[in-house]
Amino acid sequence: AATASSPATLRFPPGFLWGAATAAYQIEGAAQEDGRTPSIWDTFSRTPGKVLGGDTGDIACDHYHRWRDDVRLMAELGLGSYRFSVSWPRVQPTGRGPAVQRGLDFYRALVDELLAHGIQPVVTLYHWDLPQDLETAFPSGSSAGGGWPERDTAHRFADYARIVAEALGDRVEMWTTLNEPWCSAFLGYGSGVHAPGRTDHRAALRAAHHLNLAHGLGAQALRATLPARAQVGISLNPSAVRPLTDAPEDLDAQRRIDALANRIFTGPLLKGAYPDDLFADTADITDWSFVRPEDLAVIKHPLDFLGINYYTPTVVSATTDPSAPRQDGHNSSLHSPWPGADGVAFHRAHGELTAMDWPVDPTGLVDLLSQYTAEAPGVPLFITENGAAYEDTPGADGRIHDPDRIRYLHAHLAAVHEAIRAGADVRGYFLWSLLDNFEWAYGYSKRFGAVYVDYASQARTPKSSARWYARVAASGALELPEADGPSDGPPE
Ligand code: PNW
Repeated sequence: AATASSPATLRFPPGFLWGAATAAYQIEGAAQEDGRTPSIWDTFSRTPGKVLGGDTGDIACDHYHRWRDDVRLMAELGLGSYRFSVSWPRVQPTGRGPAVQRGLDFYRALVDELLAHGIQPVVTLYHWDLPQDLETAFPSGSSAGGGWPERDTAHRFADYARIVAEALGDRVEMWTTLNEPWCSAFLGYGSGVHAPGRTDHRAALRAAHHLNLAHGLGAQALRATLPARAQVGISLNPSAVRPLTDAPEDLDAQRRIDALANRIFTGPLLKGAYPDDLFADTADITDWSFVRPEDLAVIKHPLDFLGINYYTPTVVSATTDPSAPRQDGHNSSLHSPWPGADGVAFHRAHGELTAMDWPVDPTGLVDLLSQYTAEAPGVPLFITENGAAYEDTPGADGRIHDPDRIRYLHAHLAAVHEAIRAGADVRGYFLWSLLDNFEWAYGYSKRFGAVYVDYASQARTPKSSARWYARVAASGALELPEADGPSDGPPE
């Protein structure tokens, strides 16, 4: 077996941050407490047929009441950092106007408890829970709805960012504006599998731009409010897009999806411009007149770090078959999330499948890290999410043995290490997720946690992967797998 001193051990750089991540709607519950109003996810999940099993986040992991125990659990696992999101409708119920003090107090208490245990808090301002009022009641009065397709929402986000920064800025140093704006825009307004469930490609493209603008305006608000030491970034879910073959049509399919998945965000964020080929590919859908030239300077706000969320690669080809799968992840939704890419089909990468049917392929992470190292020189990178769902079942002794998850995490951490050796400036890794939780359209049917949650009793039980990850975090090193796979250690 490899030992700490053996050459078969991959050491991470000193100071590398070992964390775990969650999001407000997925864990908090307490949907109607202390002045919180519905977000688009409350409305969506309460609409029959939108979420598997009719599940909602009404109770979720009851973290709103159990946060102290949850922080103790993080401390027991030796986490150096915890990434969580703030629920917008908990702190600013209509998305406009004054803050609710009780909502802010919840997050202040959480942050204080984290700091008391030596755990660095990383705040995400927006992880998909837009106040319902901003989707429904919006200034220009169109019957189609408001939300992210409307410019005003970006300004509302900047006000909200300032409110949270004023409340937590003296104690939180790492901030991200948005989590995965691709999902908000294209799953929320394009395929409709996420809230608010609209299926309008023009609205989805408008949403992408106004999310970019929200990031820029939000980052400005954070800088104006936070102490100079604060670090401001964003978490994207870039796709490692691969062509099925080297045929020119498949390479063109790759280019189109790369534009819609990646460059639609990195163009304005890093270069201050949208890619020309994106305009050309979507010319039948919109003339992009909602982009004002002055927006681009706002969006190209210098980033202190870039968060990358990675799960699986994307494989595409050209197709003329109208029944070919149009969605990454092979969701059976009738609507494609990809505007202007009707001629693109999606395929599974090679590799074992997780419970999401997502192939396990860490090479996509290596590719993305080298790509972002080249595209964002000098910008430190964090893996702000990586992990896998498996069908975890407690054994007779109540323990949850999840060797598949250990193998997944191991392989992806080895990929991060490989990228660092090749020159990527990766400063930390956040496992998705700390707890099993509300997995969006899949409800509670998919378990991503390192810690098992029994939703009947709300009991938390660390899986063997949690104990394995705790040892990696404590040593800052990864043992190479033995012939029969990485051990999860002796029973305790
Ligand atoms: C991310 N897709 O969501 C989110 O940031 C988490 O909240 C979520 O629980 C996690 O990944 C696991 O799903 C995604 O369809 C959801 O491409 C869907 C997709 C990507 C990311």
